[in-house]
Amino acid sequence: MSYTVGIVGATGAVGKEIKDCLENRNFPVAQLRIFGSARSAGTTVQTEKYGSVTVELFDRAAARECDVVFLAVSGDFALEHAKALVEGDDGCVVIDNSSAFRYEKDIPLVVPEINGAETKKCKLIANPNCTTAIGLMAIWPLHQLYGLKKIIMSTYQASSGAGQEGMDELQQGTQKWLQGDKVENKIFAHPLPFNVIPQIDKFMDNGYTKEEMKVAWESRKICSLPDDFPVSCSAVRIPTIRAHSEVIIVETEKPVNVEEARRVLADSPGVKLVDDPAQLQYPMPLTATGQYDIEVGRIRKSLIFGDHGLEFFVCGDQLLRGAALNAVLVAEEMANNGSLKAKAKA
Ligand code: 11C
Repeated sequence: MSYTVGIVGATGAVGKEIKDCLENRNFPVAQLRIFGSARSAGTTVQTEKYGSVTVELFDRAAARECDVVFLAVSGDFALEHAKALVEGDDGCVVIDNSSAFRYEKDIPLVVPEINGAETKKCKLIANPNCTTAIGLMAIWPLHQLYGLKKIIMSTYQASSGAGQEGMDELQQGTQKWLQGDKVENKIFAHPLPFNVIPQIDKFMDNGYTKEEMKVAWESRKICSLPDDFPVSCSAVRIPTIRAHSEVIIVETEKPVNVEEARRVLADSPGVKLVDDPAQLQYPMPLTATGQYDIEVGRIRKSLIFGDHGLEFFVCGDQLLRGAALNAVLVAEEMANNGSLKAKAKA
């Protein structure tokens, strides 16, 4: 079976990666339709497998003709259109990359390796925040093994989290800094080159940022943890391009065994064990960039929690596992479990 696939926002950083993931993973695409704003409508997007695709002005009725539509646009756009796209027997599946629906009880928030079966419940699926998705790839297998009691995360997040404009601001700012010119910032709260910024998204009343709270809210929902399960995150922007890094500390119910944890993580889908400190092998943004698997390493028994805790380091490509790849894996899961259907063509 093959599908009519739509992408809204295919010229943005995440949208481009969705198109590439569909091609590289041989997703069964009968037709690729790309929808955009009046500014991009009529332009063409070159693809290896589907030829040159002309961007269509977004129109609900046209998008509903697709079997599945990936939204790689703003939360406001998703709020306005997503539910209307899925409505009725002739609606399409929508996989939304924004945070618009992540916290709605009846809308599944999915990392396919963890809760892929949730996709059977609804035609509108929310794709998680990148930091959450990357971290959970390592956290989930350890939760299965030892049962987690607490998660403490510190992040080192790449400029790509702020889209193509974020990457451009870092690269152009770095050049300016090296030339001795003044570095301007529009996307980030402060100049990012040669700096770290302990703020991602807006501050909330409890002193955490929204990015930090997303990690808590989304980890609980995806892993079916209680609403008061202790998750704490400090999110920091650093001047790297497109792989997020995370120090993660977990407290466990059962006693841990570091060698066992290494073996289990090495065997977990979507995870690559890079953990040989003697050979200076550990996860890094440079090696995680462009990879589908997240890297995990520096695994050690926690000095704080002793036999009941592990500390480790994770890096994952923000645009892939943190966004586009996860979305395409959701579509693959739905194709495999029968919840994505190809409509009869007139
Ligand atoms: C960042 N994690 O690195 C953010 C971007 O919730 O989809 C992802 C925003 C989201 O800036």
